[in-house]
Amino acid sequence: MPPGPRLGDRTMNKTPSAPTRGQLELRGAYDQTAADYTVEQRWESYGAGEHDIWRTLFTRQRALLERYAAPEVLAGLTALGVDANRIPRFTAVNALLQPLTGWRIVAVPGLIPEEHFFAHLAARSFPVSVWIRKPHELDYLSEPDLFHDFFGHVPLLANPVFARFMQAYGVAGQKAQAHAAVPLLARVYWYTVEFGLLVTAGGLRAYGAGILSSKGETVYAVESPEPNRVAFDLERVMRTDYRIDTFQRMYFAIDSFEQLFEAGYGTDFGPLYDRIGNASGIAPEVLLPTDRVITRGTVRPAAG
Ligand code: HBI
Ligand code: FE
Repeated sequence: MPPGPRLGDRTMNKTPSAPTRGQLELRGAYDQTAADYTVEQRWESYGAGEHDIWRTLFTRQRALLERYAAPEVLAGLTALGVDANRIPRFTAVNALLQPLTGWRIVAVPGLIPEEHFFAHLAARSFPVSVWIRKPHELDYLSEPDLFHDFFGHVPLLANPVFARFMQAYGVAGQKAQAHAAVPLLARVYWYTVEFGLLVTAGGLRAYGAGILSSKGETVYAVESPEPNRVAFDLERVMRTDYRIDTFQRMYFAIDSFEQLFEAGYGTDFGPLYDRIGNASGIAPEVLLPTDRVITRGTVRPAAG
């Protein structure tokens, strides 16, 4: 995939549809995978340079969490005993994570096909890429690496409510495949798990992994006057397009992790998918009269 405009330090580009080898130039090693796309982490084979990258990124992002992240993120990082100086050993993390929420992390070569991704989530296993970015890629990467997957996603798996949502999302994903509705559900993942904001007594905080693994977007998502910020509404989110090549123009904010279950996860989204259909989505720059607007951004839709 072409890297696209380098606006700031986006750390990942997620493909909205099944990532398959060939379609994207994925750099992971896919020749050693098991049937479920897992591999061995082989922690001993990380070199000092790779641990250095981890330390640099971890230290930089960790310093932003108190001001910009949902408090549950820091709580998760602490509960899982994550060390600033070493790439985490997945077996050691699992020994702490599994008793808390029943989740475990599994090593994968990188993006995996969506049916396997959903199956892992439904089984409370979160795929984490084994490779870490190179020194010249600290600020921008077009596919998820170990830092994005781990630092961005894993801390909240220690939170029981969020952990339950992730599992429900996996089950919903499997059902959405049968409805050919994965693109609609993927928008929910994008605007929550990847780029979600949380309203707290102390103001807006980030909990999405795409935000938290990016230094620039962490500050931008919470403080910039540019993007729109709207109260989360499941159907509104399913109707909204997203950008993978720049900082977001729209963020949706929840009031609590419990709210992620609003409109019935675990129930059947079939009627909702049918109602929304596959008409083109609402541009992220657009606000609707029905939106509960938190901040009106300075971005405007492109003319025409
Ligand atoms: N694979 N490793 C990995 N990580 C992801 O976030 C991921 C994936 N495969 C598919 C996918 N995401 C998305 O297509 C779904 O969330 C819709
Ligand atoms: Fe991610």
